Amino acid sequence: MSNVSAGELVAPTLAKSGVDCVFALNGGHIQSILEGCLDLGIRLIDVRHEAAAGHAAEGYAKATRGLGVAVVTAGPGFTNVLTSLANAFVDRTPVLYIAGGSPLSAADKNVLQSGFDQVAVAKPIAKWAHRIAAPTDIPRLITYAIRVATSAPTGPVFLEIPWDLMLAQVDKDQIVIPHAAHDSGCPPVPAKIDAALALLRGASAPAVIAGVEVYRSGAWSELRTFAESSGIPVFTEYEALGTLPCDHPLWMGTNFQLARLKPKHKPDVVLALGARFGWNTPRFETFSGKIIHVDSDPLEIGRVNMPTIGIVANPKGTLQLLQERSGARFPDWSAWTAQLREAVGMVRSEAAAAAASSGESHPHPFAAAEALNEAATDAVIVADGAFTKHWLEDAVRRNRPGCYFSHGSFGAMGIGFGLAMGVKAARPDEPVLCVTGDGAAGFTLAELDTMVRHKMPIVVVVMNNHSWGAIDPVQHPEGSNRPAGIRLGQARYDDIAKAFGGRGSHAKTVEEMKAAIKEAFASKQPTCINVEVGMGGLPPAFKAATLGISMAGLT
Ligand SMILES: Cc1ncc(C[n+]2csc(CCOP(=O)(O)OP(=O)(O)O)c2C)c(N)n1
Repeated sequence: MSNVSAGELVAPTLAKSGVDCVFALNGGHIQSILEGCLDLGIRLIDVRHEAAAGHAAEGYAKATRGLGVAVVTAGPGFTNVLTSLANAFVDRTPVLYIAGGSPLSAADKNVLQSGFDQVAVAKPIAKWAHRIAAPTDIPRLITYAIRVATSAPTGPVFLEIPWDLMLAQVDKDQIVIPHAAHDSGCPPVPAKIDAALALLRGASAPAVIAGVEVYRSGAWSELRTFAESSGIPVFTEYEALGTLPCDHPLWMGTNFQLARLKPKHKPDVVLALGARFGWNTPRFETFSGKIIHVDSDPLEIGRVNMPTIGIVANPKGTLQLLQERSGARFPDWSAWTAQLREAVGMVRSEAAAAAASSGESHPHPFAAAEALNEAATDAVIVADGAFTKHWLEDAVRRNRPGCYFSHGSFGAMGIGFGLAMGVKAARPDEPVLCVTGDGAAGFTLAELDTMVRHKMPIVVVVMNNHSWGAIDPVQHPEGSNRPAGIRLGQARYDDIAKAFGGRGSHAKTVEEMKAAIKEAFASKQPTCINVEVGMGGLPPAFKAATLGISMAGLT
């Protein structure tokens, strides 16, 4: 017999399913988990706010196309991580959130960090949420939670482990720790594939939308093969950038650029692969063409647009079967592709024209974004902020998959530092550039300390317009000037990085910014570059976005 506390089973259970990195902020309730991680050599990245632990676990999951894990204490630790849980839910990111909980035996006695039902709070924003009720169940339920999170359609899971369970003694020799396998979703039904091929072959102007699940299911070589053999042009969701390299002749642009095409230039049949319709596919509620929607979640098919053909299947298997059953026989769409390329070119030039005509003394955010894209061709870019992100997303090009991450339709400002830390932890040898608005940066500035302590040489670029920029035109679209809580001060974010022991530099021109980025990557130290930028006006991508409400003067 070898007795251990049940909390000591958590780390070996995680390790058995391949977890090698955990993001956490400590607390008495979860000590045995954190110590277990140290004992087993699981990398423990301790952050300064639980929100960052959650977002870092999201970043880790996104960068690895696997599981992220965040461990937080009971009560306020749990409430602090809720934005991340909701963001992961909306993004379908597989993250395991483990929180301590008040002792089962005293849950009703107003004990420390207690007083409400954490599982009930987590349930509507988790794929599965559960309170473990018996100490010996810890390995089984953690393994099950991992399987639920990582199986298609993926999503976040939440487990509460009450404190008295954590401390209960169990006989380790009697416990078998299982291993979590995952299901990557069903293959498509061949008859549906044949119907999809018939619809595509009858189209005069077809297009593919590569959603984020094309990246997550590792289907980029299948996408390329299918695009090249069919000649169908491809648009990508932001996180799918690089699944078809942006320098490929069949890559046309992003969904937000597709949205801005004039109706006469729009496709007549769209094959949407692993994309959730909504904010990520602007202006599709009024799309008059036909849609073939492929997704592993039946709840997504027809949610916004009723497709002509809905296929519940994973994108990888679907692309393989499309290729196989097509016999590579497709009409010649080269005239349509050439016409589309020209139309997208006009759309793309809108941002450059806005930048060129700006009368502001500080660099225009699009000019800065284009320079960033060039200065960091090989980097993984993480974007936060609002206008910052929209200008950047019109400029960004990536030629390999998994190199661009940001907040999706949840639009949570302040996730950038956390996401970037998760990406860097997952891919330590790749340069990581975090581009953020000054407002968004403020949410988790203390994470510059985490980057320094954990030797994560992330380069942070703060696009400093001294404002909550995107709210400015929302607040007074008619040009009135009564800012209600949208102006920020003259903060020097570079100095904050220095105060934590990192590097900092200040740039007033695009050239200074480019030089600072080069130096920052060469230094291999966490660096914050404070870049003075102008307000820049409304980004064209923002104008294209479907906000779900009518915003006079904006869209
Ligand atoms: C957590 C959170 N709080 C508030 C908002 C509302 N919001 C949307 S955009 C925005 C302004 C962002 O400003 P900044 O990060 O400086 O980026 P900029 O638009 O200036 O590039 C705010 C506050 C939000 N989306 N998320």
